[in-house]
Amino acid sequence: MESWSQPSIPKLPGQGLPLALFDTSEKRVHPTTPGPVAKMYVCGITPYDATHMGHAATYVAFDLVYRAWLDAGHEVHYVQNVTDIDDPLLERAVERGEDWKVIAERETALFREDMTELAVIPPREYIGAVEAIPSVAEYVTQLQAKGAVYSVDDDLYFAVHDDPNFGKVSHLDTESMLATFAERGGDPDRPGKRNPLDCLVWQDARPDEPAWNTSLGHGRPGWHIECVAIALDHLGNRMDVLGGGSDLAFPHHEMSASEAAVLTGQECNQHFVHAGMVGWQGHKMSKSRGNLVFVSQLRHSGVDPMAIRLALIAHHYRTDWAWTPHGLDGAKDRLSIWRQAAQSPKAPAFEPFLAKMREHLANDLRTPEVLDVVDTWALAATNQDGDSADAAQLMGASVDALLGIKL
Ligand code: 5CA
Ligand code: ZN
Repeated sequence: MESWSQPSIPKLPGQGLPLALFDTSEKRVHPTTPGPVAKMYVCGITPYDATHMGHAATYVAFDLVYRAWLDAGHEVHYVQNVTDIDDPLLERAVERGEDWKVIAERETALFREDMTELAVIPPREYIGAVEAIPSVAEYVTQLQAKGAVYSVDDDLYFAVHDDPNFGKVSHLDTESMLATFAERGGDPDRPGKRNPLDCLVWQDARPDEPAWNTSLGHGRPGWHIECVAIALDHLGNRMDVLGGGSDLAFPHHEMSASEAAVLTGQECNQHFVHAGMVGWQGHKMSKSRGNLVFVSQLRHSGVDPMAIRLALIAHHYRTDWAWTPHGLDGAKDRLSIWRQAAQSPKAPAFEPFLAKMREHLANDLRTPEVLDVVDTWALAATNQDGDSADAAQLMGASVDALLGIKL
């Protein structure tokens, strides 16, 4: 489906450092090792409601990965999905008495608008689950040929332990896996399954639900195989980063990694990268709980999207944190100070500041430290503690290219 428009990205002098990121699977920070083209897949939204601050924080975090790779001289091939058919969407459609397709199209359009306003670089391929159905059927057929799929009634399940390394992403014990699986869309208690953790790859048509005709019959895809199919189709067997929020580590990325490993005979993901959960009013912000602050609502009330972005990146991407109006006010103040500094006729040389920004970003995207660096520069520039107007412009370009904040 249609992606969204590309923000302008200034080219900076010199080059960024190789990017190291925390890998959930290895439980440590280690360097990413992309070739000339860095490959990244980030799980997209399920479009049954508007983009909230948690989604925005996650997509902005991976946008920083994209920008750091660009700055280090790589081309970036970025792919994202839209889960435009799944249970939550159908449930919302029934609740609202609306067509599920209309909801999905409306919320996806709003998401594109939010991402554009937040200066998030678009994926090269933005693919809906519905578009990917023929491909999903193909991969499920391949899994069947490998003996990794069995049926329960007319639904098809992937036997997760056909991947000897199942569990390598989240490192959870079986009890925790079972509990989390039940909470996050799984069905551990369904009678007839060989192992309670086995996951649905194809669901036979249910009465009153949409279904598609494929070689597997009349039905729709399971969740995890959707992302496997889209990622393998567009990025091939090797991805530098598979990303999403930390709620996706298990079961989604665990199951996806196992399905991809059985399909390809190799480990496909170099880094599993997970952003922390953003909360609001004491709980993780979630569509199911309904405790949401929407990007679009703030934008429509006149808040500068750059202030929203700055409020998001004031937190390190891996920590869980709570959205507060106070945090947004701080970001508005900071933005106006930086904007004033970028107009300074007598700014200090930007090179040492740019070098420090690059250093902190390359070390697992330490944005709070990067913001400190820019604050220090902005104070000096505002005090006209330098001699160059060009330096102010170049620092503005650095903030734009690396942080996605347009001054
Ligand atoms: N469509 C699936 C992924 S294939 C999905 O999880 N959709 S979602 O709409 O629920 O979430 C979209 C992205 O936002 C995911 O990466 C998810 O991990 C992330 N996310 C959801 N809630 C939060 C939150 N409160 N804080 C941070 N990230 C979040
Ligand atoms: Zn996904």
